[in-house]
Parts: sequence; C-alpha cells; structure tokens
Amino acid sequence: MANILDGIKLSKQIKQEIKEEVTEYVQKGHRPPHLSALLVGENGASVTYVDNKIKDCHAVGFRSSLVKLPETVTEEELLQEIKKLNEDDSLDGFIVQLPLPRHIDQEKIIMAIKPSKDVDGFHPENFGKMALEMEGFLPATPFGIMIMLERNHIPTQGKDVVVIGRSRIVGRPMSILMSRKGEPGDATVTLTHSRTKDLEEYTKKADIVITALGVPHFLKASMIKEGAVVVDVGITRVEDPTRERGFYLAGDVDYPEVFEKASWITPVPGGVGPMTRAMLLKNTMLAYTRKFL
Ligand code: L34
Repeated sequence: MANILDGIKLSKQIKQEIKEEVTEYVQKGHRPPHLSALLVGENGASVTYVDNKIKDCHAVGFRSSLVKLPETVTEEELLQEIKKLNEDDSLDGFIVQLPLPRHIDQEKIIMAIKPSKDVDGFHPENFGKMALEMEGFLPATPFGIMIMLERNHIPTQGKDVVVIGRSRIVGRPMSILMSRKGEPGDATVTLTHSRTKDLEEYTKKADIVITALGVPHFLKASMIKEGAVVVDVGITRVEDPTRERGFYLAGDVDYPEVFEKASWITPVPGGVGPMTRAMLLKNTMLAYTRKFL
C-alpha cells in the first residue's frame, strides 16, 4: 500500500505561504502581484484550468486578469495581444494557455512572450536557463513535482528515474530537472517516449516513474518494481454518461493496482494538477519580487 502524495494539501500550504508574503509587500505600500492569462477558444479542460488559476490568484491576494479570444483569432491578432501584455507595466507575468487552435503556430507565440514575464517557463530563454542550472522560471508542472518530492522528503539522489513522454511542458523539462545537481535532483534519468523499445524494461527497474502520456490507466502494477515512487501527470477526460459532468478524470496510472505496489503515489485528481497551479503563483511571485532587487 502506497503513501499518497497529496497535491491538494501541499498546494494549500504553499498558497498560504504565498499569501503571507503578499500581505507583507502590500502592508509596505506596494501594489499586489498581477498575473494575466490569455485563453483562446472554449476547450472545456482549458476553461476549467484557467478559471481555477484565476481563483487561485484571488485566494492569495494577487490581481488577475483574463484575456479571452475566440477560436477564430488570427495569429497576428494573438501576437498583438501578447505585445500589449509584454508592455503592460502593471503586469508581472502572463500565460498563454495551451493547446492553441491548429491554425496558430505555437512556437511563434511562445517566442513572442517576454522572457521576464514568462511565468510558465516555456520560452527558450527560460528553458535554456533551466537546462544550464541558471536562475529563471521553471515550467509549473515539473516544478510542482520537484516541490512535492522535496516536501515529502523523497530522496532522488542517485535514484533511477524513468520519465514517460517528452512533451515540452512536462516530460522533457522533468527529465532535465531530475538530472540537475541538487536535491531533488542528482538522479539518473531515462527519458522514454513512443519510439522506446520495450518500455517495461526501463520502468521495472526505476525507483521513480513519472508518466506524462495522456493514456488512461496505461501504467500497470506489473510494469513497476515493488516500492517504486509513481508520479502521474496524465489527466484525461473520459466520457461517462453516468457522471454529473458527463466524464471522469483519468490518470496514466492504473491506480488501484499500482497503489498496492508503490511506496508513494499521486492521485488523479488531487495530485500533480493542484501543484501546477501553486507553482504558477510561485513563479508570478518571483517575477514580482525580482522588481525589488
Ligand atoms: N500555458 N498551458 C499553459 N500552462 C500550463 O501550465 C498548462 N497546463 C496544462 C495544459 N495547458 C497549459 C496546465 O495548467 C495542464 N494544466 C493543468 C492545470 C491544472 C490542473 C490540471 C492541469 C488541475 O487543477 N487539475 C485538477 C482537476 C481539475 C479538473 O477538475 O479538471 C486536479 O486535481 O488534478
């Protein structure tokens, strides 16, 4: 039976810490931190995530603003909006929620974000700094996982870590963070993906498995070793007419069976997702406090 890595509880604690920090700045007469989100279209999951991010801002005393653009927005119009946000001095950071509609070049959009406001840590400048162990913004999901491991005192030094999935927002940066110097870090990392031959051969030997695939119930107990730490980044809406919302949320992990074999496990929901949101606040706080240096 595994211990649960409770993302709700930990994210609440982190939010409380941030709130106290904000209060101190505001009491000294400074304006509060301000985060903006750009949302294109009406993808159900994106709307939920962004709404929650806005709610989080209010919970910790940040200002927030939401720029909603229709699915049909042109790349040029979106770039114009980003330019405005880049130049707005009342704003510490902003995010462009992904995915974007297919007619928009995601790379071009990310490149247009001013690195000092890129609280998602997606711009190549921040990504490069992360890889080189320089200070910058870390992408929120991998950052959240690092903090989750740290605060639960899960050792990573010298451990064998297998990351499944090489996406730019989770798998790839996760593999880099775990291989960096430090604790958490100093792990021996294998980054696996769709072309990996015999994935199980790797996952079975891993001390820590981090899945970011988006394939419900993919990781079975037979694929891990006894006592492994399992971090589930997958969050897929699976249609289910018997549920009130018409779907349920499924992780990449076959939870009931993996729970029995792992030493630690993140639930879905209530694991990595809330941590992602807390780390966005943390990055915004960092963007804000940098101004006082
Ligand atoms: N630009 N796009 C940008 N930045 C990000 O950091 C994200 N991501 C991913 C999608 N696109 C993005 C998120 O915010 C995924 N993601 C995210 C954020 C929060 C949650 C899940 C994914 C989350 O709060 N999950 C809850 C359940 C929420 C629900 O009811 O759907 C959980 O407990 O896992």
